[in-house]
Amino acid sequence: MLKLLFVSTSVGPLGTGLGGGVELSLYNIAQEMRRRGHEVQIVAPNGSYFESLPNIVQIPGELQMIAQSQERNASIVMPGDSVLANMWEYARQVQTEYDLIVNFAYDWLPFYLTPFFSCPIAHFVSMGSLYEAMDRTIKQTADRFPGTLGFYTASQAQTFALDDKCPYLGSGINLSLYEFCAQPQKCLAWLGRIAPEKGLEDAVAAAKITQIPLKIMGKMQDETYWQQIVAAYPDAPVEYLGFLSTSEMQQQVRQCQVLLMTPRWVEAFGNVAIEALACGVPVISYRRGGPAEIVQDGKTGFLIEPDSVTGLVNAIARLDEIDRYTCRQQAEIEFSLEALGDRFEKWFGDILN
Ligand code: HBI
Repeated sequence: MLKLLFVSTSVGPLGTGLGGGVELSLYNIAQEMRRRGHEVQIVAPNGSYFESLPNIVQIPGELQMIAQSQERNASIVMPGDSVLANMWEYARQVQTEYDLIVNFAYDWLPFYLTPFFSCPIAHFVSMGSLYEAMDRTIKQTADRFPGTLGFYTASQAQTFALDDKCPYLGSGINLSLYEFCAQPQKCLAWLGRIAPEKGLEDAVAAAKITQIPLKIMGKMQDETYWQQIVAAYPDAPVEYLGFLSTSEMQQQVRQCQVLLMTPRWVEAFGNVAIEALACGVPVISYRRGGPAEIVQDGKTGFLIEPDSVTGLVNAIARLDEIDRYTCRQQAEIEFSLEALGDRFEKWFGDILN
């Protein structure tokens, strides 16, 4: 039995969707570790709330700017009263009560602080390379504390040009929350934070060309970006449903013919892909980053030439080649909470032994 301290992402309270895929990962890993009898304490920004994970330690302070908006040569910027610094001050104070601290923030500070802590720290890196200062501290920490950095996927880890191979932990979901649907409606789905790196405009363009309605779900992160898309495609058959709970989201997605994934960046994983597969929904994605390691091309969806709207449209026309039950089966085999728990439990054990 391990005593684990999970320190959250710094860009938003847990449960708001601002932390994107890593929120779901933190929630699922915490739940699965507790189910296995480990003690898990979560530390997160004020206003965090997870339905079945009570007593999250709420930390005040200003949120960190999202790393995606940093220039590659940006300096490290932290607000005066930084929630990130305050979370790690808390971790420093209580560290002797834990066997392992797990960092879920994609920020310079926790990596820099690693040698100052007596308690071992496992860093779960939730995105690919975004800026130099982060790349540098990630490489230093990986070299100095081998095996303590975990990534979602190989393609994500490769963006950091590290010397040693690091653990690839993938992701996993509570499959009982996702209901298989054999007969979809005539509609497309797109899931994710509404932000430029997600390439939503291509999915909207594909909806316009095919005239198949597109349901859009996810946190409205960049309102300006959204308005630009609406202005560029005024008559596209799209509907924005907001940031939904898992049960509401899967209720919508399961009825769709396909999930379109249009990442502009190297998506570290793409939790939305396994959520769709769990509902029996095939995934059409650009062959880039995490989704390229998830989708079985021609079997559970299609991997197409990046940034090609024509590719999206041509793949949509081939969807009757995909057996929706095969999609559900892949999720059951590769992305269950049990499989996820095994990978994380092994990672933690390797660090502590
Ligand atoms: N940016 N600075 C910063 N810190 C984070 O922890 C962070 C982020 N941007 C996005 C993000 N986390 C998550 O949405 C992704 O890891 C999924």
